[in-house]
Amino acid sequence: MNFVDLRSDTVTIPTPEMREAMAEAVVGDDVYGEDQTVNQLQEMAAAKMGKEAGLFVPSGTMGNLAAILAHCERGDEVIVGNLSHTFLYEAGGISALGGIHSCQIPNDPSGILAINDIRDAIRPDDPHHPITRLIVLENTHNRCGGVAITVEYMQSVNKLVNEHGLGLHLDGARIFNAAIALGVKPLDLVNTADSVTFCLSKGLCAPVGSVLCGSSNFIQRARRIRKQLGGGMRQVGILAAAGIVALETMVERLSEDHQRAKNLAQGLSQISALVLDPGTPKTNMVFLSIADDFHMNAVQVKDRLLQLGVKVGVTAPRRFRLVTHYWIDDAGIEQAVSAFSEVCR
Ligand code: TLP
Repeated sequence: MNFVDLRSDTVTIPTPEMREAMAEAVVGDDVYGEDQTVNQLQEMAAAKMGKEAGLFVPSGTMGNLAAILAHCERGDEVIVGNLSHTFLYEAGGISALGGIHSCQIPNDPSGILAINDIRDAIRPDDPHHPITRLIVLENTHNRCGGVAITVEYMQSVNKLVNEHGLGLHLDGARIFNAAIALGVKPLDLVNTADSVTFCLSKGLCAPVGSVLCGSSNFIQRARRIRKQLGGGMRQVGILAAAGIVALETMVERLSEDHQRAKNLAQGLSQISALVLDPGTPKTNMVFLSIADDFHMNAVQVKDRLLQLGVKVGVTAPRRFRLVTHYWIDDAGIEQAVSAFSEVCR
């Protein structure tokens, strides 16, 4: 059975053009810095993010971890959102592997951290306290509905960061979705961040990989940390080649995923057993709940949908996340809506 897989945009398989580029990639030992294809991808990525240098890493998780480790010393504190991917879904790597303390402050439903909350969380210079070193933001914000964070907000955080001499890391796993949704250049969304990670392996369809970008000195530190983490890969131009195709061909089309997410939400809004989050979708993610009086929970609905060829993500006992991507076409959206209608009758 061909499934309509809405669990995540991480499920995307590479396009035929990517497979071709992978087969033909010129490679070398990237730990020696000799893989031309990796070097090309890193340069392209850095240019797109307006940073001096880039570092190809196996995952968004390693990109964020290497970045935070490169910004902080053991015992330093990083301010993160309580719904951020770094806090929720990265297996506590920053504390387990870096001895870095996290201060979690509430994410507003719009994905941001209130400026006053950040200001209040910055520690005074006192030997009782860890040293506040870094703020981590996320754009688009996954758990906050895939919402895009604006340039204006980034500027207001920048002001605070400068006042207090902090660093700013952006988990831009889906930064291109944010830029498309806001109608701005990715560069405008990241230029106040000291470092940014973006993923090639989500909506951009590459099989593996993210790129961490920042200043040359910063990337030099991050390169050593990547090695410590076991992320120094060898002839990895095979993967970087797909990343180059991703950056060249898959960015502009993300608007199609956003449109299909709207169509999906529109279709599902007609089903009385489902309650869509207000304003969903913001980008390529539709968030919804099962009405209180409906007799099935999300896992039961998910299992029935699976029998009808539709895979969905369950994020809470009565909640779903549905993510559109390159491999979901209009017929897939229709199939998903009719499967939900049948199960939630
Ligand atoms: N997110 C995955 C899951 O881990 C939840 C998904 O299906 O959305 N930052 C953000 C904002 C992410 O959404 C993700 C992946 C990552 C970082 C981590 O990327 P990978 O999976 O490459 O380590």
